[in-house]
Amino acid sequence: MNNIRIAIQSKGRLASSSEEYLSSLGIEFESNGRNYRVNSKNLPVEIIYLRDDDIPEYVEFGVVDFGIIGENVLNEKRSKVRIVRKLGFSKCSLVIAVPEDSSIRSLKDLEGERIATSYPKILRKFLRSQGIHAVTVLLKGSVEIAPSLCLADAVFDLVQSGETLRENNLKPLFTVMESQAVLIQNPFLSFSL
Ligand code: PRT
Ligand code: ZN
Repeated sequence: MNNIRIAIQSKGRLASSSEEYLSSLGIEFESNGRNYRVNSKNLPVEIIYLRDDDIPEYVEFGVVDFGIIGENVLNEKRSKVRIVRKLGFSKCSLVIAVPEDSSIRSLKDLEGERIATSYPKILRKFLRSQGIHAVTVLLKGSVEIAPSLCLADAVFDLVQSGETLRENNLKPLFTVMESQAVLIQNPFLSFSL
């Protein structure tokens, strides 16, 4: 049998907790370093280090068997993978936020406004469910500065402590989803971890 392949984030907020989780399963390995592929020392397992956004594709296409990824990324990509279990780390929320002094006070005030986000699919689905028509401004990063530069009237972004919102004079209006790290697997796999 081939080695079981497990993909985790190479650098970032999921990385060290993902490694700790694999260790807790009894998988022994030398941590990342410069290698993108690391063989376990005690089990027929290979760990593949990737950008987090790429992990769902690798799992969906069966190139790797398992992966660890945030529910936020998984929902945005609508990947056809199976969620094995929630892992309880990298918790955050996807929140609509507006400037402190905004006249937007409720969801219906978003009608016709511009919302900056890196999560357009989750946002549009939510707005549709609320019957709200708003313009999505797609940004790859630094979403929170868009209102102060008048690029958007609101943002839809990840929030953990709320510090970044406060630093940018933004306040939460509505939490659309909660997220945490999950273990995913290829849906055609006949066994689980
Ligand atoms: O390089 P790569 O593509 O692998 O990493 P990345 O830069 O895309 O992701 P990374 O490492 O920043 O985040 C990976 C995952 O961690 C996310 O997809 C979430 O599932 C989870 N996570 C948990 C978070 C946060 N908390 C978080 N606070 N991801 C991002 N943030 C950012 C947020 O975007 C905002 O800018 O932190 C800021 C807000 O934090 P607070 O504490 O100020 O509210
Ligand atoms: Zn990423």
